[in-house]
Amino acid sequence: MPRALITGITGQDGMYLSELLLGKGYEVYGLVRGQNNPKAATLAEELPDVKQLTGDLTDLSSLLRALSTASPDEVYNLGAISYVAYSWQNAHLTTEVTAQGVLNALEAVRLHCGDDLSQVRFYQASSSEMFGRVQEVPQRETTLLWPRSPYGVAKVFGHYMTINYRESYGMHASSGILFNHESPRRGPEFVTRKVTQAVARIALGQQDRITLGNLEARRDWGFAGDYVEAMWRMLQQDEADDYVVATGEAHSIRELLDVAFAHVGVDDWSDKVVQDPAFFRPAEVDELVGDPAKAKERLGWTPTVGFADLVRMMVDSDLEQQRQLLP
Ligand code: NAP
Ligand code: G4F
Repeated sequence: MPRALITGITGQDGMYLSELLLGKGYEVYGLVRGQNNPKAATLAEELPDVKQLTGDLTDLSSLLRALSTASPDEVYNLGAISYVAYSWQNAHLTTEVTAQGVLNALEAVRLHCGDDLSQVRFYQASSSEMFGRVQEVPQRETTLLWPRSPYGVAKVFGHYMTINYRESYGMHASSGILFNHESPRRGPEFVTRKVTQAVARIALGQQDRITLGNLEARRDWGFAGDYVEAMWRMLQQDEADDYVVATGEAHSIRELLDVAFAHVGVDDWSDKVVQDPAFFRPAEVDELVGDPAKAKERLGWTPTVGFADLVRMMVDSDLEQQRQLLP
């Protein structure tokens, strides 16, 4: 039975990846941070077969202990402070977790393996946010990186450190440059879920309006369930490498609002959305769209859920959740 250790197990991708790996017969270990983390209970309820280990990406010895217990064939480093807006206000913390945390994870694997680095394959969750002020459209693996947030800068560090461990030590370390991926499990701080949750509440008469920032930003949004499949496929290759994972289609926040509101029968949402400068960012990433050609050719990976279906799936899930909260 293959064994996997996942950092960031309580996040959106950690949950989908666990499901995928358990379905393939893996023994799955997940690193859960903090004292009495409330998400541990949700994880235990939804995925009782995942073995939870305590640890933190900023604590190298905790990572070594987790590796020693799990003795994994594959390590997926998904743990991060992942909310871009938060990263400006907490730049040092973001750097410690999202940048240095990758170095800690790589170094822990190297120390754990000793002379035989081939024991463990490593996946790093890199991000399209590294492209920032995009230097070409669409973005591919070779596009110059120009991050526009402390989060993006931290991800660039982790990305190059992963490549460096591959080139210096021959570690099977791959980096997935994933574009935005969403799902009913997406955190409510991210714009897709913020919109679908609010639209569900508006449809049920629980709220009047939603307050947003920049409606012109465009993102290449896919379904998280598809994207974790690409992570797994990367680690099944003979050679480690870097891959862009994206749909190749960008949509604006306005289009997101169009689809979400239309799904609950609202064609004109103009009186239901207000803009607040508090949600604008100090530096914006205007147009992210990826070219997934390499992932398609080498990994045989293609997305299965399109933009409108994804948004409708999330609205339906939020309607269900909000109905359960009604008195
Ligand atoms: P997420 O839902 O925000 O999950 C982040 C995970 O990291 C959570 O489990 C969180 O634990 C954990 N974490 C935070 N600080 C930690 C620390 N100090 N030590 C150990 N774990 C820590 O993120 P996601 O959407 O699943 O994304 C997974 C990874 O892919 C992240 O690295 C993200 O930056 C990257 N990524 C995401 C996207 C996307 O569109 N979703 C795109 C590109 C790259 P708690 O639950 O306890 O907070
Ligand atoms: O949903 P977002 O917060 O996601 P963002 O910044 O693209 O980051 C996500 O995707 C990255 C991949 O590119 C990941 F690496 C990262 O970890 C995270 O998962 O914001 C998307 C866009 C932005 O342009 C933002 O300015 O939506 C715009 N937006 C407009 N109003 C808003 C809002 N974003 C949020 N979160 N909240 C708003 O009210």
